[in-house]
Amino acid sequence: MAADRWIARCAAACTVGWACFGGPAARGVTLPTVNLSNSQGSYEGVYFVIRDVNAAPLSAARIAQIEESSVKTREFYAANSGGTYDLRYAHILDVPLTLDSNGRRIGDWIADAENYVRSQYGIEPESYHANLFDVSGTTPDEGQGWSGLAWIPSNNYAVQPDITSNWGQIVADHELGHRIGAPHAGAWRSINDANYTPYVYDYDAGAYVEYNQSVHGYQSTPLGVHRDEYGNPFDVMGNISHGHFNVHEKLNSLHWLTEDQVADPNELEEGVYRIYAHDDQQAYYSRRDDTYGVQDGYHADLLYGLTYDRRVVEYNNSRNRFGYSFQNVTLEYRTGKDGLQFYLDGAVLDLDPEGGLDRNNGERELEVGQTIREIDFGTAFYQGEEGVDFAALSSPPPQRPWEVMSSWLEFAVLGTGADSIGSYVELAIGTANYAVETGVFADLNIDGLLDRADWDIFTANSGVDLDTLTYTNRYLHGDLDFDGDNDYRDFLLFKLSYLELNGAAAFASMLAVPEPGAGAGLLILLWLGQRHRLRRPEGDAAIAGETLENVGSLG
Ligand SMILES: [Ca+2]
Ligand SMILES: [Ca+2]
Ligand SMILES: [Ca+2]
Ligand SMILES: [Ca+2]
Ligand SMILES: [Zn+2]
Repeated sequence: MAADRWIARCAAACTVGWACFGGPAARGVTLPTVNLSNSQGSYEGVYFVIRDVNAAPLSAARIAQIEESSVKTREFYAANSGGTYDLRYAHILDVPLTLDSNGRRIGDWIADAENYVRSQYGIEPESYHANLFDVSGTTPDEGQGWSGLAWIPSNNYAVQPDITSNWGQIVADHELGHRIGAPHAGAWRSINDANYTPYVYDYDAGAYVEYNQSVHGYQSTPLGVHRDEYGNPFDVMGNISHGHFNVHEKLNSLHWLTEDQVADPNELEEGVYRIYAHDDQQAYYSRRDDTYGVQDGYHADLLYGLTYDRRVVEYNNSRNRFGYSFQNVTLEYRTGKDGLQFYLDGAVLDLDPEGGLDRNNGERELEVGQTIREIDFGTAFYQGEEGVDFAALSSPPPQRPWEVMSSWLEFAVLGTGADSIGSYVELAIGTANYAVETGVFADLNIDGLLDRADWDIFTANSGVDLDTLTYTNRYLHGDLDFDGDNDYRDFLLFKLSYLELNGAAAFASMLAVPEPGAGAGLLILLWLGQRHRLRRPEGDAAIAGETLENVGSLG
């Protein structure tokens, strides 16, 4: 087995002074070493070419085609696994079986094929990591619903389409994904058709109404959202794509990424983070080892995604009420995309109205320049069941988002870029609180009052560049018009709110008697005000004439 060979080689290398574990890594290359698990190691498989006993035997030309396909599989898995998984076909075997008159497989054909290999070639298929049954030379069963099939937890999987076609390659790589533990890659889709009807609750009307994007705005998870089992358009485990496994799978099912590389945002400081593309590594072939790896593995101390569990309420049909449940949220970045993909419980969300509801549309990300709060998706949740009309279940109203979670994470996608390591997206992470939603305008310490404490926060941030904060955090630093700074315009908005709530006399006395420590901030503010007055001959009146509603409200 490959593992034994590697251990032998490693021991030899150590005698001439190489770092044993660091052998390949020291050259900047990551290759699979010891066989750790189903999804990590350097493995060998048997490729069965099933044919009718009377058909032509396996040709050298066909073997060459299969080897070409094998290289694609190996490069794909090397790049996906960060150079920790490789499958080589140790044997590509001609396996004639007796088929029926229509060329269909009969009886326990897998056992027959395995026994043929044992008796004719002296090879024990169960000693190998994978047994691929290429049945493209046989006729599909009547009503056969599959292109590929994996028998879990065995090492067997079958591929019907020709492996030299794009579709055959996808199917082979998809079934190998099942072999090593990956589930299907789904998508949440707000489709309204004969099988699924999404709803939103209209609090004014006191009733559920059918979700309509033009009326209710774009919502990724209306109640009754459909989980399309294969709906992920980016992922080899989803729908007609040869894209990488998603980060949720790489972390949880395949263990190619660690919890350090896919961190919990609740355990990070508020701030700006780079999330690197997890799908842009280049495969590397080591001729000496006949093994595929990558030029550089995933970096131990970089982020390739974020993941966390949160508490939401989910409608329980048998109890006819919403009850608490846990939901996993995972974020990833794919190279070339203009934003981040969000996943709920492993299925991708559609956060981008572009592309519509088409199953294959590739527009799902939260794009650069956009921000989202946790309460914007799935806090009161119901996964639609096929043919079940949610409104007919007579559910009570769902909780409002801030009744489900009194504070929440907020994500702002600032931009994309690339450095010597790879491409990345820059993401601002902040936390926010429902008082921001419902409280007094310019109540910066969210205690429900607008007073000197808020003024102190406002002045402390005067002139500060707030560009890299999420929208809520900009607001909490005194950027009351959300343009990325705390300047004279924001001062006018603060003043307007203060005058409205506390009166002109209170405002004047607050300005007249700065408490110790507030003086410096006030001076900066007054200076800023002066500078802006010079540049803006229209002065206070014109700007203050705008109302709070059209410039600042968070609604
Ligand atoms: Ca979309
Ligand atoms: Ca887009
Ligand atoms: Ca306050
Ligand atoms: Ca501002
Ligand atoms: Zn499948």
